Amino acid sequence: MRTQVGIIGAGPAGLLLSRLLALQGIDSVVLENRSREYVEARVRAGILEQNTVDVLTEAGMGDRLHREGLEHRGIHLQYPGVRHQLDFPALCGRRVWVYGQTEVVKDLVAAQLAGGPPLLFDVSDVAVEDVDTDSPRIRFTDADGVARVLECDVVAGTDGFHGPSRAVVAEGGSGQQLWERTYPYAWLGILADAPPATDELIYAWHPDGFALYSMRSPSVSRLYLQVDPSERIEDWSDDRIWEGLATRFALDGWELSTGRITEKSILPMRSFVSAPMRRGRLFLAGDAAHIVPPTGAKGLNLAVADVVLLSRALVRLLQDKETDLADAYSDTALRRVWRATHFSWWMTSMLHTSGDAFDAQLQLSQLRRVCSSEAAARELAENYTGLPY
Ligand code: RFL
Ligand code: PHB
Repeated sequence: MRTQVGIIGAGPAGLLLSRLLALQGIDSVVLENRSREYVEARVRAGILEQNTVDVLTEAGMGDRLHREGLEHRGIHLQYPGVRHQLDFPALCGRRVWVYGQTEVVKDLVAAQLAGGPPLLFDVSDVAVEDVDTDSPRIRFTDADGVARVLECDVVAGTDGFHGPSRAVVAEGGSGQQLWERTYPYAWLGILADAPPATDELIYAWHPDGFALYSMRSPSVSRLYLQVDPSERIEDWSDDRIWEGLATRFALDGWELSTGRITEKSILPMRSFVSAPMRRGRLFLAGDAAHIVPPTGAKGLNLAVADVVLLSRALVRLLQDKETDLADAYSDTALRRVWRATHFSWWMTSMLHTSGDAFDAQLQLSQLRRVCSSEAAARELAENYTGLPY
């Protein structure tokens, strides 16, 4: 098999890269080690920046997004006794959309399978070779157990945090640097058949810990509770979860709406950046190169920003035979990555309780500041809705 760009991983980064390249006349093959059902069911992000919506729309992926996605003009910040709305269009002229990552992935997979570039699920033993030459290759075993070789001009490592590509960059002796922070808390996330009792997302600070009220549709709520990373999901009955949420979102005259919990899991929180995002003809994008804690809703949006840059760089490299954008890719992408890393760390630090009384007073002071100063609110709004490309 031969292709111009071999893409490892059919998450949002890999699928969108394949689509953007196809629109520019560059062929690719996407290799995914999970099944289609698994990839389409994985519950993850829910908030799309305006940039992301624009990119998906321009890539012809906007039909269902504009029909079913919920346009949001802001978020609520809450601390005891106060629920304050930040009005994003008034603050920065931009907005965000609620449209699940599962839906983005379903749309991209459907487009790919309807005449797009090849997308192979259930592959295994993926190994990248010769990335320091102009003809790298990917060895893998296909769904029928047959060993195959994909000859490429370029390989894109869009295989997420646990994929094999980042280690190949590290082995290159290019002076790979890693930065990491693990946080002393985790999120317990649920999906519930309950109409959201709020028009916009609620980010709530509470002495018991942070809580986030999000949604997927007018009938499905997505809610999160800060818990200790050592907590086991088996110890959280549905009643205990609803009680925790009711306490943390409590506000006079407002009530939480409950319903059947259809999914629940505990997610660790970390910040992680790996640089450079390239070795020779292997380019990393998305979670393969960086992870942010979900409090800023940035992970999926960063993955999209990476592949927009990468697709331009690859078009220039493979069609015009010019290396300038490919050479600039890592540094350019990392500038945005570090901005989002800072914003996600800042939101996380402002909203999660540590048990320390001094920290709590600093957090409440910061929350009051964001809720009373237009300048402070605008700084949050610009970062949350996404700095323009
Ligand atoms: P993905 O989605 O992890 O996709 C990588 C793909 O690579 C495959 N893979 C392999 N394929 C072949 N061979 C191998 N050896 C392979 N190893 C792995 C995997 O199976 C997978 O299909 O990475 P990508 O494409 O970079 O996308 C990144 C996003 O998924 C991630 O950043 C977001 O989900 C983060 N995130 C959020 N981001 C936002 O922008 N807004 C949000 O509101 C938001 N909320 C969240 C989130 C992430 C969460 N979790 C579960 C970590 C909420 C949560 C709870
Ligand atoms: C979600 O809906 O899953 C979601 C929303 C906002 C966040 C994180 C996750 O900051």
